Amino acid sequence: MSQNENLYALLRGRFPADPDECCMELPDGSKISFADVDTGSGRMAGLLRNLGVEPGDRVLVQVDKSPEAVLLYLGCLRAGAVFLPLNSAYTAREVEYFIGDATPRLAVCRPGDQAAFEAMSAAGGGTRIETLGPAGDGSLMSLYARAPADDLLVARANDDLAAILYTSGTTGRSKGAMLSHGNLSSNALVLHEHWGFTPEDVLIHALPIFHVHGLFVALHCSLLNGTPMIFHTRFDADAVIDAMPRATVLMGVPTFYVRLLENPRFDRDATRNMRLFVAGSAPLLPETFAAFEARTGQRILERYGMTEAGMIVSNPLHGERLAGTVGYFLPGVTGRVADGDGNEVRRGEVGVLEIKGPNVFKGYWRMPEKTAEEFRADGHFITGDNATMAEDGRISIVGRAKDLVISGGYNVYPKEIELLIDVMPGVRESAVIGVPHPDFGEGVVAVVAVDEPAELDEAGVIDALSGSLAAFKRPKRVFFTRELPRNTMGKVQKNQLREQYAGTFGA
Ligand code: MLC
Ligand code: AMP
Repeated sequence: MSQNENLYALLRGRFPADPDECCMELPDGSKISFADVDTGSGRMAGLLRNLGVEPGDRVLVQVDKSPEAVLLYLGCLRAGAVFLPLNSAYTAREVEYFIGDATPRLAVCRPGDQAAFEAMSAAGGGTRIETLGPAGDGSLMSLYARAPADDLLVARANDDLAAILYTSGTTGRSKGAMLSHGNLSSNALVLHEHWGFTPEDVLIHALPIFHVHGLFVALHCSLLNGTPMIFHTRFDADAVIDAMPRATVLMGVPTFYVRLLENPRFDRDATRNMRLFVAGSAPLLPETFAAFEARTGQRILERYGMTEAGMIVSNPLHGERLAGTVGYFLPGVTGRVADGDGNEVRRGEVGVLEIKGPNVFKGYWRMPEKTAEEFRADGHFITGDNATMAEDGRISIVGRAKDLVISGGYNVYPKEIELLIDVMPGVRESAVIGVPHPDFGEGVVAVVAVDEPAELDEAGVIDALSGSLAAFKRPKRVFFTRELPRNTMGKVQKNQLREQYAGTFGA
């Protein structure tokens, strides 16, 4: 290896000439410079090594969003560790699976979750547990405060793993997508160029940092650009509007844009300094796109991606941004809209999008068979998203071949919830579906087939799920029925249920 292909080396190489320039502006107005980020992530990397984390070891992290959590991510990259972030809404039952599957050397959790994590560690492989709180409190930062300065930057090759991000499977079992330094670096460089970042840009960072969108797309673009990001610990429409006069770019899920449009302060004047609004992670409704343009005079740039491949397709920066389409393959990405055998269908016809490129992941952690199933012999990855491609290559996502609900940008796999409902007393079977929701795009609904007399009511089902399922996955409504509709093959007709319950949230 001639040059260090560690993603952090690439990011650091783009830090500004004056290291005292601001990297992150925090909600209290304080600033963290690029020099602070570099020395802080170096010290964190040295600390991780001293805690026994070796290159290739997994570091599982379930914490609230904070600048310290960003340092922990960058420290992991520098130490050559594999960063494994978890949605902060997951319950202990959900986390237990990830600890067992990923066998991390170290797990970092919120101080309040320490006892639960310690218990999981004792039952499993003896993962070391440290804590990190939202105000930089907890055991990890007290060790950090005493740790010596360090400039550790472990040599990594493009194929070495940088992160594992779990995506739930249609079978109910989560799969860890293995992402390499090369996957992340190539995607970051392409997006930074493609979306036209300049030295004047300032990003509003209001996404969570446990998924591809906030952790990689937003963070990497801003770090590569060597300019400030205004760091919000959660999305709040008023706070984002307040930041806009000092900012130029916002990246968000469609719910961000729906909530901004609901805010009477959001208008052309509020956005006059902004040059780019990026949307993704879920379909942006054409109505939202149109209302946004009418209100601000700007067209949202919609792009499409997924955990396994980062960003794949994007509307153009210069050129037509069309509602209901996600644009063209990003430079370096190729693919096709294919039939069930991987043969390209005619332009305009619906098929499944299959892709290839340096952004495509290395496979699912410890699941070689599952990995093999999702790749074609010629190396194309089968996304599971239904799409069409126009004559000029413009792609529209028109549905999902996989049984998946996307609520506010979070994926919810019906199977996982159905398995829990099906074992409740009096339940014969259940079907979990997504139906239009005015705020979250899709809202989770459970349709439960019960014997008479019903032993369960709606609140009972939701309550019974609350100990084991993250709040965003829980059905927002539960309906009871005698029978679920089935086709002649005996398969539950979810399309019929989606139609029947389409009006549930009045969207
Ligand atoms: C919160 N709740 C949700 C929810 N988020 N319910 C369904 N879907 C969601 N997404 C629940 C809360 O637990 C709470 O439940 C209730 O809704 C009210 O919460 P809220 O205060 O309104 O929610 P808020 O905290 O404002 O969060 C909404 C949100 C957030 C949209 C800001 O969900 C968010 O940041 N989403 C971004 C997701 C994301 O980053 N996706 C990228 C994936 S990467 P209760 O019961 O406690 O009252 C990817 C690849 C790609 O997909 O292409 O980018
Ligand atoms: P995740 O597994 O969380 O990375 O979610 C990826 C999924 O989100 C994709 O497979 C798509 O189904 C969906 N997705 C992401 N961006 C878009 C978009 N712009 N339009 C429609 N669906 C999208």
